[in-house]
Amino acid sequence: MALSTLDRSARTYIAGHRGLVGGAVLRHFARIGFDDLVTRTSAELDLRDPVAVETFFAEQQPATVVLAAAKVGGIMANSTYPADFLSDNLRIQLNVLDAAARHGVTKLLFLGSSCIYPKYAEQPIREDSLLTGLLEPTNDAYAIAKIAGVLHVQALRRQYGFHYISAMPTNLYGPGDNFDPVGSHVLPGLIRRFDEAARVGAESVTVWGTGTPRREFLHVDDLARACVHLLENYDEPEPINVGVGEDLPIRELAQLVAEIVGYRGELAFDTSKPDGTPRKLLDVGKIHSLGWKAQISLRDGLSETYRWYRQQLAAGPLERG
Ligand code: GFB
Repeated sequence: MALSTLDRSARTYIAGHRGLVGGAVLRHFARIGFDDLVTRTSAELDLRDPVAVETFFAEQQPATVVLAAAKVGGIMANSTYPADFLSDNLRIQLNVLDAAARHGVTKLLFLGSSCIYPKYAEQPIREDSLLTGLLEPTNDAYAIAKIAGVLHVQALRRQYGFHYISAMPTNLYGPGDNFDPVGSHVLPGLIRRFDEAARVGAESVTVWGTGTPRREFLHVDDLARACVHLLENYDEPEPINVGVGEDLPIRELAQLVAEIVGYRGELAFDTSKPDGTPRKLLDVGKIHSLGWKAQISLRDGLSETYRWYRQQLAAGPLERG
């Protein structure tokens, strides 16, 4: 495997730095000595606009790109707005990947999601199960867009020989997450609801679905470390999984969140809300063999995320720009 070196003084564009993933990547890359980091907010650069993206790459000429910009959301957002998830993500990826190739970006990391794998993939899910079965319907539009991104990266490698790679993280959480009560992922959703319930002394808190689906949770700072590790140590067409290697049922997750926020009431399961895929535990053998392993335990990561959430609440309204 011929690895091209990652130059920390070369211009590096972090696409999506206002999001959960891009924000963590930006903080980590700055901390470890990347000294020419470029970012743009979505107001400054709409990545869905091909002309704006082309102009940006022509002017800035980044050498390395981390493509962490995406339209993301939890199970309800994905199932309610599939057209937006498909269209926005396809356009962002197409514009950035094509512009990167045209302007000679040497290293690029495309970030996807574990929902690209078939709904009933054998667990833990190996990278080679991609495109071997049907997708989970609550997020098939998002998944198809991300699968197109994986194929686009592979096609650019095959046609032009670029050192572009794709990583598939499991469900993520951490400071900087979206805590919208309806559109968010399960962890921020539960933190918000349990925190409110604890403060008003509510007798019960609603948890969506049956509580039986299992999910794996990776702290976004662990993912940020994985991003550098992969840019430095991985150069293959196949996407590579990034996870912790263990999961838990949503019921247990809810109990853990309740404990951390100090809520002592009942849990009520709203089975009119979708469960989504029954399980998506990633096989992390490949990334472990490259010398990377998640370090932040779910309990520690959750406690830290909860502290961050409380600080944000104290500082003012939660809505993100
Ligand atoms: O995190 P989540 O929305 O995403 O939901 P997915 C995970 C599980 O938690 C589901 C349950 O079984 C939900 O029904 N759940 C319980 C809740 N209470 C809540 C709550 O208050 N809010 C939320 N959101 N869920 C998403 C995909 O799937 O995962 C995306 O839709 C993406 O495409 C992302 O891949 C990582 O794990 O089901």
